[in-house]
Amino acid sequence: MTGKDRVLALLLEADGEAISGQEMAEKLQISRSAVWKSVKALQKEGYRIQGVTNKGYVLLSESEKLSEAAIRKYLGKKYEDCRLCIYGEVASTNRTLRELADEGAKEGTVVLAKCQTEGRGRRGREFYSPADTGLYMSILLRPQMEISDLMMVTAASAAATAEAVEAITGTETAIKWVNDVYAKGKKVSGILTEASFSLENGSIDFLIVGIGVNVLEPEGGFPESIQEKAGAVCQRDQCPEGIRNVLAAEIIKRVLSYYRTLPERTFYPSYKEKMLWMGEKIFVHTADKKKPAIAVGIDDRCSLRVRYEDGTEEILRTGEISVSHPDR
Ligand code: BT5
Repeated sequence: MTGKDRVLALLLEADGEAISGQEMAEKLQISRSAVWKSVKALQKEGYRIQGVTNKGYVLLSESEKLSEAAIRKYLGKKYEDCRLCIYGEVASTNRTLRELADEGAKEGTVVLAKCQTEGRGRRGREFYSPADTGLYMSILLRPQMEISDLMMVTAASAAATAEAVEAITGTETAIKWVNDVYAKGKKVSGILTEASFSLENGSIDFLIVGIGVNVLEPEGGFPESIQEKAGAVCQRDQCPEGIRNVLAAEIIKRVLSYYRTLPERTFYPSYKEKMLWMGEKIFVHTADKKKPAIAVGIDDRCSLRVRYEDGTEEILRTGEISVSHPDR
């Protein structure tokens, strides 16, 4: 047996409980750094081993894997016609779903992936999407709606995601206009809606709603560039079993439910109630500067009304705002 196999054997024996590097090193009579190297090698092979603060390592059970059967169990009969496509590593679930949509995939097709190598945010920004600690999914819609109503789908999806996170984890959530879900002052989820238009008449051919949720903080924390801003919806030792499957199902149900009742704006009370910074001083980002303003409120088309320092007001249909911290 190699050192790596013996480390695996100990982790399996621990049966879902954490075991410390020190304990493994003593039992196997190897150094702690050899244990660490074995753990890294096992992770590379696809074993889902997580570090638990002050406790050591734990081998996660199969229930932590994204699984169609598990998601279907939580989706229930009402959403049984959703097609679920689960992948390992993809560039971007939005991109994979676009390919399926171009081939004629039907509304309600959902792509989920373990990780993304080119997860996208708005305006070409990146969405950090490491394996095992996040949920990355895209939902296909084929709506008949005015282009001017597109924003509503993003807003409804943000409300749906925020509610789903709250329902499953008990963590209170808020929404930063337009599309970010926050918990405990940090961004825990982002939503990117992309549209494809028909060349003949310019109508919407399909919409892809891409949702990324940081379920856990990655091993070693978030990258420096987003450390201040990003957070996770769960603490490592308080995470419900199979959370990504339950959360995926809950998000799908709520997004589709709000989408099906979009003309009645059923999402709106929740979206408005969760809106961050209303009545507060914010900055409106323009191409070259950040303009101070007061966030006056959200209207029922999810536009943001702002008042600038000179007393003039503007209705923003889309865009970017922040509070005092330049990147929040
Ligand atoms: C978003 O854009 O937040 C939309 C993210 C959508 C991601 C999903 S995952 C499934 C689907 N497939 C994709 O390829 N995308 C979608 P935006 O509002 O532009 O925010 C991007 C900014 O958030 C970055 O510039 C960073 O500052 C920050 N950021 C990047 N990764 C993050 C993360 N994991 N958690 C929190 N903040 C992050």
